[in-house]
Amino acid sequence: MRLSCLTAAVGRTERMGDTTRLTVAQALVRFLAAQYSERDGTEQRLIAGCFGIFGHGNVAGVGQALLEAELDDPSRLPYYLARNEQGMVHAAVGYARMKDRLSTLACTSSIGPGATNMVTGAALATINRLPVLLLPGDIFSTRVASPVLQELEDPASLDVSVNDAFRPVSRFFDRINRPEQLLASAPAAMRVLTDPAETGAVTLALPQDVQAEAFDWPDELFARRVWHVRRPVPEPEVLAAAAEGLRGARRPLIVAGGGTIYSGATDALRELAEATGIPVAETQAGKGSLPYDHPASVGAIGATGTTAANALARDADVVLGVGTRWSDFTTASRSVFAAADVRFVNLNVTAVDAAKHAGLALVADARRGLEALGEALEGWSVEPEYRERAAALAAEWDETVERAYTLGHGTPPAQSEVIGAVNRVSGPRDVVVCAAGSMPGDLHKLWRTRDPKGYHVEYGYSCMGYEIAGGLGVKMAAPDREVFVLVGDGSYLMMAQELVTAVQEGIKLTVVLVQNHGFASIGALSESVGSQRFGTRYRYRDPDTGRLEGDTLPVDLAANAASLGAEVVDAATIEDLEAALRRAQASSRTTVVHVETDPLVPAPSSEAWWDVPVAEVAALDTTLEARSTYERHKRRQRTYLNTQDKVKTP
Ligand SMILES: Cc1ncc(C[n+]2csc(CCOP(=O)(O)OP(=O)(O)O)c2C)c(N)n1
Ligand SMILES: [Mg+2]
Repeated sequence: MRLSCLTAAVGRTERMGDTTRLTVAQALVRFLAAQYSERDGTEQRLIAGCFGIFGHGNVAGVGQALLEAELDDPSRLPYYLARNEQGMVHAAVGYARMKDRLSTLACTSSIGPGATNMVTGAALATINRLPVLLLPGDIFSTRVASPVLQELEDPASLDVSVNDAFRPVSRFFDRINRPEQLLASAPAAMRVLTDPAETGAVTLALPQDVQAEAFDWPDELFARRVWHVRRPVPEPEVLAAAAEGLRGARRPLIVAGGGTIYSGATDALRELAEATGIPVAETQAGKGSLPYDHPASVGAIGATGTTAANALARDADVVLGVGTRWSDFTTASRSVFAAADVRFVNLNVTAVDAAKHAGLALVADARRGLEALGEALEGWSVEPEYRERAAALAAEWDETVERAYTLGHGTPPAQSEVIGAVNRVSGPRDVVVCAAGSMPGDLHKLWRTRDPKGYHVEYGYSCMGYEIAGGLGVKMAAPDREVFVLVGDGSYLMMAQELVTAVQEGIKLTVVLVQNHGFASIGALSESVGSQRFGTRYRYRDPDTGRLEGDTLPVDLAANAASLGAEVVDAATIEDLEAALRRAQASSRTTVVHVETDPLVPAPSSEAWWDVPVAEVAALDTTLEARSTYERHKRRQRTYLNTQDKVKTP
């Protein structure tokens, strides 16, 4: 009945020559359904679907348009109901990363809090250089009903709404105040989404009256459109200078970042590493660029790195960064590359990253650049002793990993044993997902990655709450892989609600919920900066001391997960955990495996530093001690402004 009403309504859209009369929202949905990306000749839907939570700011506009689309053709722009707007952006980000930025999802929200809930997700997307399309509702363009529910009233301007908070965290922002603006804005938004150097959050704020307004759209707006994702080639002169610099290096090191994976450059990287013998270290986003046991792989680098990568980094004379934005974790706050004359060559599609650390800016697509470097370096390789040293250091670290995986700590187990169990049970193509807490660092060091898409730790924003929501997007993008979400109790408490979305959609996740009653990560950090783990444990307030140091809280996160519709298994020992993980693997349902761990067992040391400033004056001895350690480390911090002769700028 409802469908026939709709068909009648669709049939009523007036056709006037080469135009179609639709609302702005209907036109946008139709436009998005016709957008494709193309790279290396392969085309795919650019916007594969739309997450949404409706309110008065989008229910009658985008909501109505999505309904018409679903009833007319369910594949046009599939709609997914999420639980939290931040969560749905995380899911879209997880999806886009898994799709190497060639496909993403849209997110529609109401105005006000629904919209601002997406701001964190937008920042996360932009910082990680991952495309998402955000469609927050906005206040009336006509102002006829101002102030509407949830409107921010800026006394100085009626042209400001809460959505202006998206501007600094979006790579493209526009507010569609008149229907015809969409003709310019929608294609501009698609261009940014598909530009490998510019991509990030793209926001089209949609005033609620404009969403529902009709317009005669030229039909060419709805034509199938293919956005070519470019692979820029390096400038020959800069390429020659990079090759010359590397040929002159005695202790070169490659640092593979996320761009290596997004560009599909992992084969080119492997070939270059095999031909030249240059060891390869990996950032968080770049982990998986080489399989963990590849002879050239020295694993994670930086503050959460392996002793192998960090030892090589300390002596490296020329560092080739590939698709990395050189975060402080990667450089150990500008301390891990310690040679006085260290020089950087930065192969990056993004000019701003290529120019970092006074590097030779080899602006190009990672795959094209690595292939070109491979040719330019033909016949050259590092000394055999250097190759052997890297391999010996990597083997030593692998033994460290094995020990950490099999500590025999007892009950509750150590976190590294939990990671070991998940690694043993998961298949080579399965994906581990994490974002915040102590696990990202431990995973970076310890996870044995066997596939370029097998490691998915969001560490650009390291956002608590990304884990489950992001994992949902990962699984939507790769239904043929098992997805293991590792989430701490703190992150779980911040955002677990997309479990309901996973249950609703029959999207299977295996969630390993690591319960250590608070913030093991920030607790350890707090201790290291002299702040005595203050405020990092989930405890009752002690009536005697007035401090949060009473008994452990009676929070039952396993019961919580079960209440959200997930299958739940409690595991006390590592043996239980492995059995539970195998059960989860065999199940078609989303399963939460709940395991208690000992928060006080650290992972093996990276022998690296992270710059977190310590109070310069303090009444506490612990702080004063930490300050003097801090000052010692601080003296080793470098500027990386060296432009001396080793790598010549053409
Ligand atoms: C949204 C957000 N708020 C605060 C932080 C700072 N932070 C980083 S880790 C962490 C604690 C995480 O606790 P949990 O998930 O239990 O992991 P654990 O540290 O115990 O491994 C906090 C508060 C953050 N990264 N993200
Ligand atoms: Mg915790």
